Amino acid sequence: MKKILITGALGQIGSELTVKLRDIYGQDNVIATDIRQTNSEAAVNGPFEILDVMDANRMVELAKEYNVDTIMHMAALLSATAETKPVFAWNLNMGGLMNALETARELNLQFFTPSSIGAFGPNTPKDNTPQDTIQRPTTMYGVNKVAGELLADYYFHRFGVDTRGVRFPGLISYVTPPGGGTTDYAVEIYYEAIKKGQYSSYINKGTYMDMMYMPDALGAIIDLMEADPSKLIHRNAFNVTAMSFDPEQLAAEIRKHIPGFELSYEVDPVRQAIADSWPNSIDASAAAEEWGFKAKYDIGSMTADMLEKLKVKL
Ligand code: AKB
Repeated sequence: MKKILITGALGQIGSELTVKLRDIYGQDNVIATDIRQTNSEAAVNGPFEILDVMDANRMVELAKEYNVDTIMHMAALLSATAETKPVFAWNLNMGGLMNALETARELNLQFFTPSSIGAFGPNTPKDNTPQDTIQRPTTMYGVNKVAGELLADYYFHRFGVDTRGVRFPGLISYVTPPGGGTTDYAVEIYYEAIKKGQYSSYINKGTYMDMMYMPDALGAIIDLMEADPSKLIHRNAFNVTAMSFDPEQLAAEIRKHIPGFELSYEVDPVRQAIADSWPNSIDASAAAEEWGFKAKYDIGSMTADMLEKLKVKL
Protein backbone atom coordinates (compact mmCIF):
# COMPACT_ATOMS: atom_id res chain seq x y z
CA MET A 1 0.00 0.00 0.00
CA LYS A 2 1.99 2.96 -1.31
CA LYS A 3 -0.36 5.01 -3.46
CA ILE A 4 -4.00 4.99 -2.47
CA LEU A 5 -7.21 6.27 -4.05
CA ILE A 6 -10.07 6.83 -1.58
CA THR A 7 -13.72 7.18 -2.60
CA GLY A 8 -16.07 9.03 -0.25
CA ALA A 9 -13.00 10.75 1.16
CA LEU A 10 -14.98 13.62 2.68
CA GLY A 11 -17.39 11.36 4.56
CA GLN A 12 -17.26 10.35 8.22
CA ILE A 13 -14.46 7.79 7.92
CA GLY A 14 -12.84 9.10 4.73
CA SER A 15 -12.00 12.57 6.04
CA GLU A 16 -9.93 11.23 8.90
CA LEU A 17 -8.59 8.22 7.02
CA THR A 18 -7.23 10.47 4.25
CA VAL A 19 -5.34 12.66 6.71
CA LYS A 20 -3.97 9.66 8.63
CA LEU A 21 -2.84 7.85 5.47
CA ARG A 22 -1.14 11.03 4.20
CA ASP A 23 0.78 11.23 7.50
CA ILE A 24 2.00 7.65 7.01
CA TYR A 25 2.45 7.28 3.23
CA GLY A 26 3.08 10.90 2.18
CA GLN A 27 0.79 13.72 1.15
CA ASP A 28 0.93 13.09 -2.60
CA ASN A 29 0.40 9.35 -2.25
CA VAL A 30 -3.21 9.56 -1.06
CA ILE A 31 -5.74 10.72 -3.66
CA ALA A 32 -8.95 11.87 -2.03
CA THR A 33 -12.11 11.73 -4.14
CA ASP A 34 -15.70 12.61 -3.40
CA ILE A 35 -18.83 13.71 -5.20
CA ARG A 36 -18.44 17.22 -3.79
CA GLN A 37 -15.56 19.39 -2.65
CA THR A 38 -15.40 21.21 0.67
CA ASN A 39 -12.59 23.11 2.36
CA SER A 40 -11.96 20.28 4.83
CA GLU A 41 -8.38 19.15 5.47
CA ALA A 42 -8.74 16.01 3.32
CA ALA A 43 -9.86 18.11 0.34
CA VAL A 44 -7.16 20.77 0.50
CA ASN A 45 -4.11 19.07 2.00
CA GLY A 46 -3.19 16.82 -0.93
CA PRO A 47 -4.52 15.62 -4.28
CA PHE A 48 -8.31 15.85 -4.53
CA GLU A 49 -10.59 14.91 -7.45
CA ILE A 50 -14.35 15.01 -7.92
CA LEU A 51 -15.62 11.45 -8.44
CA ASP A 52 -19.15 10.09 -8.54
CA VAL A 53 -18.67 6.41 -7.71
CA MET A 54 -21.38 5.55 -10.25
CA ASP A 55 -19.01 6.76 -12.98
CA ALA A 56 -16.97 3.62 -13.64
CA ASN A 57 -14.86 5.13 -16.43
CA ARG A 58 -13.72 8.10 -14.38
CA MET A 59 -12.84 5.84 -11.46
CA VAL A 60 -10.55 3.75 -13.67
CA GLU A 61 -9.12 6.86 -15.36
CA LEU A 62 -8.24 8.48 -12.04
CA ALA A 63 -6.67 5.27 -10.73
CA LYS A 64 -4.56 5.11 -13.91
CA GLU A 65 -3.69 8.81 -13.93
CA TYR A 66 -2.33 8.67 -10.37
CA ASN A 67 -0.85 5.20 -10.83
CA VAL A 68 -2.34 3.94 -7.55
CA ASP A 69 -1.78 0.45 -6.16
CA THR A 70 -4.66 0.49 -3.65
CA ILE A 71 -8.31 1.54 -3.68
CA MET A 72 -10.30 2.17 -0.49
CA HIS A 73 -13.98 2.36 -1.27
CA MET A 74 -15.70 4.31 1.49
CA ALA A 75 -18.59 5.98 -0.39
CA ALA A 76 -21.94 4.57 0.78
CA LEU A 77 -25.35 5.48 2.13
CA LEU A 78 -25.75 4.50 5.81
CA SER A 79 -28.54 2.44 7.36
CA ALA A 80 -31.25 4.98 8.22
CA THR A 81 -30.96 6.89 4.93
CA ALA A 82 -30.89 3.62 3.00
CA GLU A 83 -34.20 2.67 4.64
CA THR A 84 -35.85 5.87 3.40
CA LYS A 85 -34.43 5.48 -0.17
CA PRO A 86 -33.98 1.72 -0.68
CA VAL A 87 -33.75 1.73 -4.49
CA PHE A 88 -31.25 4.58 -4.54
CA ALA A 89 -29.32 2.82 -1.75
CA TRP A 90 -29.11 -0.39 -3.77
CA ASN A 91 -27.97 1.48 -6.87
CA LEU A 92 -25.37 3.59 -5.08
CA ASN A 93 -24.07 1.05 -2.57
CA MET A 94 -23.89 -1.86 -4.98
CA GLY A 95 -23.13 0.10 -8.17
CA GLY A 96 -20.30 2.03 -6.49
CA LEU A 97 -18.90 -1.16 -4.98
CA MET A 98 -18.96 -3.03 -8.30
CA ASN A 99 -17.17 -0.14 -10.00
CA ALA A 100 -14.51 -0.10 -7.29
CA LEU A 101 -14.04 -3.89 -7.44
CA GLU A 102 -13.82 -3.79 -11.23
CA THR A 103 -11.24 -0.98 -11.02
CA ALA A 104 -9.23 -3.13 -8.60
CA ARG A 105 -9.50 -6.18 -10.88
CA GLU A 106 -8.59 -4.30 -14.07
CA LEU A 107 -5.59 -2.51 -12.55
CA ASN A 108 -4.55 -5.20 -10.05
CA LEU A 109 -5.07 -2.99 -6.98
CA GLN A 110 -5.28 -3.93 -3.33
CA PHE A 111 -8.86 -3.27 -2.19
CA PHE A 112 -10.60 -2.25 1.04
CA THR A 113 -14.25 -1.57 1.78
CA PRO A 114 -16.04 -1.57 5.15
CA SER A 115 -18.92 -3.86 6.01
CA SER A 116 -20.92 -3.27 9.20
CA ILE A 117 -22.74 -4.78 12.15
CA GLY A 118 -25.70 -4.01 9.86
CA ALA A 119 -24.81 -7.19 7.96
CA PHE A 120 -26.44 -9.12 10.83
CA GLY A 121 -30.16 -9.54 11.36
CA PRO A 122 -32.79 -10.44 13.94
CA ASN A 123 -32.07 -14.19 13.87
CA THR A 124 -28.30 -13.72 14.29
CA PRO A 125 -27.13 -14.66 17.83
CA LYS A 126 -27.34 -11.33 19.68
CA ASP A 127 -24.57 -11.60 22.26
CA ASN A 128 -20.92 -12.12 21.45
CA THR A 129 -22.03 -12.61 17.83
CA PRO A 130 -19.60 -15.02 16.17
CA GLN A 131 -17.48 -14.18 13.14
CA ASP A 132 -19.23 -16.83 11.06
CA THR A 133 -22.94 -16.98 11.77
CA ILE A 134 -26.46 -16.45 10.39
CA GLN A 135 -26.74 -13.29 8.25
CA ARG A 136 -30.31 -12.54 7.23
CA PRO A 137 -30.53 -8.73 7.71
CA THR A 138 -33.93 -7.04 7.36
CA THR A 139 -32.66 -3.63 6.17
CA MET A 140 -31.60 -2.51 2.67
CA TYR A 141 -28.25 -1.42 4.18
CA GLY A 142 -27.78 -4.90 5.63
CA VAL A 143 -28.67 -6.54 2.32
CA ASN A 144 -26.07 -4.29 0.64
CA LYS A 145 -23.44 -5.15 3.24
CA VAL A 146 -23.94 -8.93 3.03
CA ALA A 147 -23.89 -8.76 -0.78
CA GLY A 148 -20.75 -6.61 -0.55
CA GLU A 149 -18.98 -9.10 1.73
CA LEU A 150 -19.81 -11.91 -0.69
CA LEU A 151 -18.76 -9.89 -3.75
CA ALA A 152 -15.43 -9.00 -2.19
CA ASP A 153 -14.86 -12.71 -1.37
CA TYR A 154 -15.84 -13.55 -4.95
CA TYR A 155 -13.33 -11.09 -6.44
CA PHE A 156 -10.61 -12.63 -4.28
CA HIS A 157 -11.40 -16.26 -5.13
CA ARG A 158 -12.38 -15.73 -8.77
CA PHE A 159 -9.90 -13.05 -9.88
CA GLY A 160 -7.24 -13.02 -7.16
CA VAL A 161 -7.95 -9.40 -6.15
CA ASP A 162 -6.40 -8.70 -2.72
CA THR A 163 -9.71 -7.70 -1.11
CA ARG A 164 -9.92 -6.93 2.63
CA GLY A 165 -12.59 -5.56 4.96
CA VAL A 166 -14.02 -5.27 8.45
CA ARG A 167 -17.52 -5.14 9.90
CA PHE A 168 -17.49 -1.77 11.65
CA PRO A 169 -19.70 -1.04 14.64
CA GLY A 170 -20.98 2.53 15.23
CA LEU A 171 -18.05 4.91 14.83
CA ILE A 172 -17.62 7.89 17.12
CA SER A 173 -15.55 10.94 16.22
CA TYR A 174 -15.32 14.65 16.97
CA VAL A 175 -14.07 15.53 13.48
CA THR A 176 -16.72 14.83 10.82
CA PRO A 177 -20.29 14.14 11.95
CA PRO A 178 -21.85 10.96 10.57
CA GLY A 179 -24.98 11.24 8.46
CA GLY A 180 -27.92 8.91 8.15
CA GLY A 181 -26.75 6.13 10.47
CA THR A 182 -28.56 4.32 13.29
CA THR A 183 -25.64 4.57 15.72
CA ASP A 184 -25.28 8.37 15.19
CA TYR A 185 -27.01 9.12 18.51
CA ALA A 186 -23.76 8.17 20.21
CA VAL A 187 -22.04 11.09 18.43
CA GLU A 188 -24.88 13.65 18.66
CA ILE A 189 -25.14 13.11 22.42
CA TYR A 190 -21.65 14.60 22.97
CA TYR A 191 -22.40 17.72 20.89
CA GLU A 192 -25.67 18.32 22.73
CA ALA A 193 -24.14 17.60 26.13
CA ILE A 194 -21.66 20.41 25.58
CA LYS A 195 -24.04 22.80 23.83
CA LYS A 196 -27.21 22.31 25.91
CA GLY A 197 -26.42 20.00 28.81
CA GLN A 198 -29.18 17.66 27.62
CA TYR A 199 -30.00 15.24 24.81
CA SER A 200 -33.15 13.57 23.56
CA SER A 201 -32.23 10.14 22.22
CA TYR A 202 -33.99 8.52 19.26
CA ILE A 203 -32.64 5.14 20.42
CA ASN A 204 -34.32 3.70 23.52
CA LYS A 205 -32.69 2.85 26.84
CA GLY A 206 -31.64 -0.78 27.06
CA THR A 207 -30.65 -0.89 23.36
CA TYR A 208 -27.07 -2.15 23.24
CA MET A 209 -24.92 -1.71 20.12
CA ASP A 210 -21.22 -2.09 19.43
CA MET A 211 -19.21 1.11 19.07
CA MET A 212 -15.64 2.18 18.38
CA TYR A 213 -13.68 5.45 18.62
CA MET A 214 -12.41 6.66 15.26
CA PRO A 215 -8.65 6.36 16.03
CA ASP A 216 -9.18 2.62 16.62
CA ALA A 217 -11.20 2.32 13.39
CA LEU A 218 -8.42 3.97 11.36
CA GLY A 219 -5.83 1.76 13.06
CA ALA A 220 -7.90 -1.33 12.18
CA ILE A 221 -8.04 -0.38 8.47
CA ILE A 222 -4.30 0.27 8.27
CA ASP A 223 -3.33 -2.85 10.24
CA LEU A 224 -5.57 -5.08 8.14
CA MET A 225 -4.24 -3.64 4.88
CA GLU A 226 -0.66 -4.16 6.07
CA ALA A 227 -1.36 -7.68 7.43
CA ASP A 228 0.45 -10.71 6.06
CA PRO A 229 -2.03 -12.16 3.50
CA SER A 230 -1.02 -15.73 4.32
CA LYS A 231 -2.51 -15.25 7.83
CA LEU A 232 -5.92 -14.04 6.60
CA ILE A 233 -8.66 -16.65 6.64
CA HIS A 234 -11.67 -14.31 6.55
CA ARG A 235 -10.40 -11.32 4.54
CA ASN A 236 -13.53 -9.27 3.86
CA ALA A 237 -15.71 -9.18 6.89
CA PHE A 238 -13.77 -9.23 10.15
CA ASN A 239 -15.88 -8.44 13.21
CA VAL A 240 -14.20 -5.53 15.01
CA THR A 241 -15.47 -3.76 18.11
CA ALA A 242 -14.24 -1.77 21.09
CA MET A 243 -17.26 -1.53 23.41
CA SER A 244 -20.99 -2.12 23.68
CA PHE A 245 -23.32 0.23 25.57
CA ASP A 246 -26.86 1.60 25.71
CA PRO A 247 -27.79 5.31 25.90
CA GLU A 248 -28.03 5.21 29.74
CA GLN A 249 -24.47 3.94 30.12
CA LEU A 250 -23.15 6.57 27.75
CA ALA A 251 -25.03 9.30 29.64
CA ALA A 252 -23.54 8.05 32.93
CA GLU A 253 -20.03 8.40 31.45
CA ILE A 254 -20.82 11.91 30.21
CA ARG A 255 -22.09 12.88 33.70
CA LYS A 256 -18.62 12.15 35.10
CA HIS A 257 -17.53 15.26 33.15
CA ILE A 258 -20.81 17.23 32.92
CA PRO A 259 -22.62 16.36 36.19
CA GLY A 260 -25.98 17.95 35.34
CA PHE A 261 -26.31 16.25 31.94
CA GLU A 262 -29.89 15.13 31.28
CA LEU A 263 -30.94 12.34 28.92
CA SER A 264 -34.51 11.96 27.69
CA TYR A 265 -36.06 9.85 24.93
CA GLU A 266 -38.05 10.48 21.78
CA VAL A 267 -37.70 7.11 20.10
CA ASP A 268 -37.66 7.01 16.29
CA PRO A 269 -39.46 3.78 15.30
CA VAL A 270 -37.45 3.35 12.07
CA ARG A 271 -34.01 3.64 13.63
CA GLN A 272 -35.12 1.73 16.76
CA ALA A 273 -36.27 -1.18 14.58
CA ILE A 274 -32.93 -1.20 12.79
CA ALA A 275 -31.04 -1.15 16.10
CA ASP A 276 -33.25 -3.96 17.49
CA SER A 277 -32.31 -6.14 14.51
CA TRP A 278 -28.55 -5.73 15.17
CA PRO A 279 -26.39 -7.57 17.72
CA ASN A 280 -25.89 -6.36 21.29
CA SER A 281 -22.19 -7.17 21.10
CA ILE A 282 -19.96 -8.95 18.59
CA ASP A 283 -16.96 -11.24 18.98
CA ALA A 284 -13.77 -9.82 17.40
CA SER A 285 -11.49 -12.76 18.18
CA ALA A 286 -10.91 -13.73 14.51
CA ALA A 287 -9.53 -10.22 13.81
CA ALA A 288 -7.34 -10.49 16.92
CA GLU A 289 -6.00 -13.90 15.91
CA GLU A 290 -5.49 -13.31 12.19
CA TRP A 291 -4.00 -9.78 12.19
CA GLY A 292 -3.64 -8.69 15.81
CA PHE A 293 -6.63 -6.35 16.10
CA LYS A 294 -6.93 -4.65 19.51
CA ALA A 295 -8.89 -1.48 20.31
CA LYS A 296 -7.22 1.07 22.60
CA TYR A 297 -10.25 3.14 23.66
CA ASP A 298 -13.08 2.07 25.97
CA ILE A 299 -16.21 4.06 26.84
CA GLY A 300 -14.37 5.99 29.59
CA SER A 301 -11.26 7.02 27.67
CA MET A 302 -13.29 7.77 24.53
CA THR A 303 -15.75 9.98 26.44
CA ALA A 304 -12.95 11.93 28.13
CA ASP A 305 -11.22 12.53 24.78
CA MET A 306 -14.43 13.35 22.86
CA LEU A 307 -15.52 15.95 25.42
CA GLU A 308 -12.08 17.52 25.64
CA LYS A 309 -11.73 17.82 21.85
CA LEU A 310 -15.32 18.93 21.26
CA LYS A 311 -15.11 21.66 23.91
CA VAL A 312 -12.26 23.19 21.91
CA LYS A 313 -14.05 22.68 18.59
CA LEU A 314 -17.41 24.10 19.73
C1 AKB B 1 -24.99 3.00 10.74
O1 AKB B 1 -25.50 3.22 11.84
O2 AKB B 1 -25.64 2.88 9.70
C2 AKB B 1 -23.50 2.80 10.68
C3 AKB B 1 -23.14 1.36 10.79
C4 AKB B 1 -23.16 0.70 12.10
O3 AKB B 1 -22.84 0.74 9.82
N1 AKB B 1 -22.87 3.58 11.69
